[in-house]
Amino acid sequence: MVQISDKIRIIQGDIVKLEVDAVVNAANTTPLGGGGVDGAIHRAAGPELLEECRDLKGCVTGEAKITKVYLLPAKWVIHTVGPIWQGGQKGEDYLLASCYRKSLELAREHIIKTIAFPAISTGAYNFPSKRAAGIAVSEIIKFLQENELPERVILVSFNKETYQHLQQALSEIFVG
Ligand code: AR6
Repeated sequence: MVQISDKIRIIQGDIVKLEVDAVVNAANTTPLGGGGVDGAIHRAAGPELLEECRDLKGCVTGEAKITKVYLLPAKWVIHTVGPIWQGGQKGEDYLLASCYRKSLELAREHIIKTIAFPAISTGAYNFPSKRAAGIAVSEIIKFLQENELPERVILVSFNKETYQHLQQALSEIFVG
C-alpha cells in the first residue's frame, strides 16, 4: 500500500517548468495576472490564459477556479486566492487551508493525478512562511487520507527558507 508520505514531494524550483497534470496559481481576486507565481504562469502560458481568466469573473479569497494551460507543460491551471496577512486574527489560517482544500477538490473532479502548489500567500501577501507551511502540509495530508485523487502532490518552494519550513512541517507530522 502507498503511504501518504510517499504521495507528497517538496522541491525547490520554478513551478511553471513542471510537467504535472495541474499547477496551482497564487492569484488575486480579479484574477488577471500579477507578480510572483501569477506573473510567471501568465508569462509562460501566453495571452490566451488571460483571455480565459477574464471569463472567470473573479475569484473569492479561499476559493479556486480551473483553466486550461495554453503554452505551459502542465494540463490545467488551478487559480486560488490566498488571504492577505493582516496579523492572524482575520481568518487567515482558515482561508489559507481553504485554498489548498478547494484546489484539491477541483483536482479530484478533473481526474488530476499530479498537482504542484506554490507556497500560497507567502510572497506579496506576507503570510508567515513557517505558519503557512504547517497549514499547507496538514490540509494536504488530510485530503490525501480521505481521497484517491490526486495521487501525488508536489510542494514547490522558490527559496531555501520555504523549502526548510515545508520539510520541517512534513517531518513534524510524520515523526510526531
Ligand atoms: N515558482 C514557484 N514559486 C514561486 C515562483 C515560481 N515561479 N515565483 C514566486 N514563487 P506570490 P502570494 C513563490 O507573491 O503571496 C501576485 O501579484 C514566492 O517566493 O507569488 O499569494 C498575485 O497576482 C512565494 O513563496 O503569491 C497576487 O496579487 C510564493 O511563491 C499576489 O501576488 C507566493 O508568492 C498573491 O500573493
